[in-house]
Amino acid sequence: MTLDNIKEEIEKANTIVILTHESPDGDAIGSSLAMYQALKQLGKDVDVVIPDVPKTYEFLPSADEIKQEGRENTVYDLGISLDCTDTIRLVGFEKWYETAKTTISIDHHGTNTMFADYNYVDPASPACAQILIIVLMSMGIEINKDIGKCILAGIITDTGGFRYEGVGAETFEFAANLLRLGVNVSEIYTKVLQNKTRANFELRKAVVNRMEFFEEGKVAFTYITLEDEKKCNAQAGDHEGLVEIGRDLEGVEVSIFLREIPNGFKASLRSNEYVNVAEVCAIFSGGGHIKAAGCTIPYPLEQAKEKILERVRIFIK
Ligand SMILES: [Mn+2]
Repeated sequence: MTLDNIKEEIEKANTIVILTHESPDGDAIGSSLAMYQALKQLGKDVDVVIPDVPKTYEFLPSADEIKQEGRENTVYDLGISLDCTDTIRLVGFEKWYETAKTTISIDHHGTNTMFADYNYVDPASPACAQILIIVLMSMGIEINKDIGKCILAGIITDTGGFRYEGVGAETFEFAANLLRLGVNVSEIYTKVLQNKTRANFELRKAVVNRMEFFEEGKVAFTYITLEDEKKCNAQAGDHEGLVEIGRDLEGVEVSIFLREIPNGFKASLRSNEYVNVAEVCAIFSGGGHIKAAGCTIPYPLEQAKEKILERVRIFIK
């Protein structure tokens, strides 16, 4: 069974590198830091490599130990990928993951390509961090306050604060246990979900002003440009939550948010009831979850908009 293999490989390994997806969110960072602390508990020589950590997550325990780069000319005994669907999105794949002697992937995306030697993927889990509870417990790791905080930050991010489908009794039981341990759940919630940067606020204004509706209001479309981000000095993570503005409007089934990148646009999609946005994004080599997915569209704004709208329309009832 994969869990046994994961336990065995971790026991065998000495040098370990932990990697996650590009544009890391709270689940990516929370999962990585939880795994990092667990492996430290086991006395492993471990690096957690995440370039561009959003400021929002700097308060998490051991966030100050995150490295921008892995070791030069080093073959790690083990590479662990967390919360990542495929090798294209895995930051540092070529340098530190592909070269590692053994690889493990732990994830909750239904579109995961099973790229590792050992893949533990559970699409029913609302967050990768929640899968880690099972993985760490099977390894005999004590989930202390600090590890718990990181896991909770991951769960809160990916469930929008316990609101989305997939949140089960075990999610609340875990949060309840953390409260008993003395973790300030409310504080983590506020830091991860509620507090916004000024740049995020400025981008929100642009997103709201440009919002357009199609298919009798069932599709919401908006975007930001590189110029917008430059004007408000946006940093990593400042575009988080913008796609949800359209999703939360009455009558909207699919919300589309485009963010300009040097060679086109990154599209983020959210749906409310019946559209599988992971399927929508698959044609552009993207993926994700049924109600939250993304892809890259390598075209200028008007064409990118046309292409994504054309694709979304097929699924609207
Ligand atoms: Mn996730």
